[in-house]
Amino acid sequence: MAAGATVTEVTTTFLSIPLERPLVTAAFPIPAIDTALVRVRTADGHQGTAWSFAFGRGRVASVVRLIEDLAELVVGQDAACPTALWQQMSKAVGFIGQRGVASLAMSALDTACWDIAGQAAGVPTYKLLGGNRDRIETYASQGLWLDRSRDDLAAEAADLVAGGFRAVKMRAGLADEDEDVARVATVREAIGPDIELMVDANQAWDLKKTLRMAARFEEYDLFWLEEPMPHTQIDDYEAVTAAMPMPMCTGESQYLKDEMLTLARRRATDYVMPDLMRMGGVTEWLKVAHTCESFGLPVTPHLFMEHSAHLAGGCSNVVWQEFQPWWQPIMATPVKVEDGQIVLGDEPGFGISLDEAAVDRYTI
Ligand code: SMN
Ligand code: MG
Repeated sequence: MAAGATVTEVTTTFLSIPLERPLVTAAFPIPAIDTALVRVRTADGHQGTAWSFAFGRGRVASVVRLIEDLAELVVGQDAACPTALWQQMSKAVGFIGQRGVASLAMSALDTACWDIAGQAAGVPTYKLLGGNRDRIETYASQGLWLDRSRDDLAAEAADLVAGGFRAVKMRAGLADEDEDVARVATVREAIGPDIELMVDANQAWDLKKTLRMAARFEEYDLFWLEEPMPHTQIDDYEAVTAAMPMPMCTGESQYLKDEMLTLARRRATDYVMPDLMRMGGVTEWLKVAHTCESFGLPVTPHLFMEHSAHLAGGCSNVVWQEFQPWWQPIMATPVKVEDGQIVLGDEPGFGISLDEAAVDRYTI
């Protein structure tokens, strides 16, 4: 073992990062980004940084507790071997099950170790993973929430485009379906025909309503319609994906590779959207991306741009990193965006350096 990468310490910090204005989706309101921040330190001074989050402090407290439990297993081991560590963690949580809180806890530890693996090799993590490209197209996901008026939507969408984004995602799933359609029309009008538009309904509809809404949205040229139905209704996803005019995108609510494999095998989506923390971290996320490539399916990362953009850069079938700046307030160096693309740097690992004063400010 590379003695230098032996884990000497894992610290877990509970942060609540405030939002200027609470966010509203069809699934849940979001008042703040409650986060379990993990730092894994090694004998030779590397620090791996990653996090998981949930809505609600009690829920995050349970993630923190499980991270602390699994950290006991990680200390003393080689951080540059996350694949071996993942198997041990997965076995350790077997009795309570690997999904849910367990996936969130494994993810932060596993991802921090991939940060160290890059640092130990002296290369940015995307190169460690194979190195396909250092620029990833990104879509703006930080605005266009359900509580915005149509006037707000038009102004926000125009601002995002003026800021250089070439694609924007808006939310749908209001009780009034005419209003949902009018809002999509408003945003399309505001961004013009050349900017891509994604619509996310956050599981608000059933099969019949999804087909109806997809037909009503057809004239607005959506790049994809995201998670329109409850994520467990795989039969319905298969039927709707085959029938609706625009591409389907789903997967953010699925856990671990077998649930993603089901989506791929059933052709229940056109774009597969794995969430880093629900995959239990980079180790499992990569397996999903490579498997999807065998199925000829593009993958699009859910959230976590600070880490996932490197995964996108290391694979050949990953497109459109979601731009969601929730953790940018704790970064010393912001994610770099140029011409609507995230630009990956040359720093070893994920290149994350924390603003320690900001971390202290948000620690609860
Ligand atoms: C989303 C995910 C998590 C919190 C809020 C909104 C949304 C997305 O589904 O895909 O960004
Ligand atoms: Mg979504």
